[in-house]
Amino acid sequence: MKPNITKLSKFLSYVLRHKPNTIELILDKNGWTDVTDLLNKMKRFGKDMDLELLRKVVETNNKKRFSFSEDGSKIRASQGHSIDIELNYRPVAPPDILYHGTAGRFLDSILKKGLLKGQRHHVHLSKDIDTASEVGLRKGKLIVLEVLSGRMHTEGKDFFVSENGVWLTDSAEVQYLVFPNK
Ligand code: HQG
Repeated sequence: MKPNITKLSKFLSYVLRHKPNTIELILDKNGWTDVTDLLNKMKRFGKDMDLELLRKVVETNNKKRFSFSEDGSKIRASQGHSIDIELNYRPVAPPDILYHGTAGRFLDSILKKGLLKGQRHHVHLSKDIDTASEVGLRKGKLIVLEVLSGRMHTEGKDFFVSENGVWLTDSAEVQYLVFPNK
């Protein structure tokens, strides 16, 4: 049977970001895990995976969600974790404007509280409207907010950019958000 790359990628996101315990996987404090160990444990838990297929899942991933260590012996998710790990991204100056795609039903709450990170480690922001739209459309009726990231940074907020180009920050208060039709 042809392996389902999307399904395997989703499973990989699940264990590398949220629930490594499901397959008794251990992540180090920076989110890395040993590739051989991962392959063995996936097999033991009934997932058909070998190194060649893992490479394919990583390389073909539309958002480059996973990365190998330089020597190829370890793998981690580049962002999106809910478990407590330290990605060690260094703070960088963001562009003046970043975007956040979300669903209309969250708007009232965002108007009151600003953007909150929820279950994840950071609020996720995109460098262009198209990417933000893809993110928001997963949730329902699309709304794209402009985030005045340049101003936030000038006023002391840290920003990070993940290996796969997602902008991360702790929160974005209402005064830094530009709502549509406002
Ligand atoms: C919303 C995907 C109510 C927020 C994407 C979002 C991204 C609020 C939802 C990555 C709120 C959280 C992250 C507030 C924020 N009141 N709702 N005050 N503040 N929200 O999935 O940004 O496919 O945790 O707008 O590409 O949608 O996983 O965050 O709708 O980079 O690789 O609360 O997930 O990447 O949802 O997406 P999420 P997100 P992956």
